[in-house]
Amino acid sequence: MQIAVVSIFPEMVRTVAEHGVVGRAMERQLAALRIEDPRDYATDTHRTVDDRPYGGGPGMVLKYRPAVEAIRAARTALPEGSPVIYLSPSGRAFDQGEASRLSALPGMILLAGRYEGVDERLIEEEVDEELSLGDFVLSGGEIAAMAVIDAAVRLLPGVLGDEDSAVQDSFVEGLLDYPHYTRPEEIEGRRVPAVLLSGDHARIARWRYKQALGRSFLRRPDLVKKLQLGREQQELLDEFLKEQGRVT
Ligand code: 4GY
Repeated sequence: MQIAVVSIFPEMVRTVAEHGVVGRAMERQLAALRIEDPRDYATDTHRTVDDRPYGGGPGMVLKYRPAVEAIRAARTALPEGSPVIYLSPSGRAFDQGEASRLSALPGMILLAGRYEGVDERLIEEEVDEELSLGDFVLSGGEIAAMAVIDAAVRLLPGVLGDEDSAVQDSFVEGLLDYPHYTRPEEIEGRRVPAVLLSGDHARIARWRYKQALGRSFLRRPDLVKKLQLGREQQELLDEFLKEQGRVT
């Protein structure tokens, strides 16, 4: 997958390709990252990329011209069918399903805004979709772009080993993750749940699924409501709630 990020902080974005799972995917050429800096396309001596908002008000706006040239350079370098995606709180909600959809694309161009935002005509002319990580405001789109890259690249075939396969991740099933434990068996009087030491893989899988269902029900009822639980799942959830000393 060929990924381009348009950002006035290229060094910030580069770090996503230098660490962990994404870094390894880039080394193995399963994904490639190209960064375009609008400042490189500014034509004045100060290499200006921002300007004051028409209508007044606080802050600055990312100028159209340098940004559009950066996007078009990215388009030229990327395969056909690589959408331009703007990261902002006004976008459609980004979730695991969106990550999966993006991971199947030949490429994508992520536009990271700064200041109060980008000139609206840039969105109208160049942006194919707008995605949001959630209802909060970052000071720039870079961290959001890096999150989208991370979530998509780890789903590319061959990126995760069998060890940490994405198939059994939290959310792939639409549920929160189950709790994890490692050595030692006891910390401050808290023991690892006995079932995890039993070696009975079927019982362990059942316990984990029960925890995932139960936690999701308590913490994210919206996720569970979307699911339409089967008989066995309903029983597992009831069992979880009984064990927690709650009643349905
Ligand atoms: N939330 N989800 C987000 C964000 C920063 C100024 C517009 C978000 O995706 N991006 O908060 N982005 C702002 C910074 C321009 C985007």
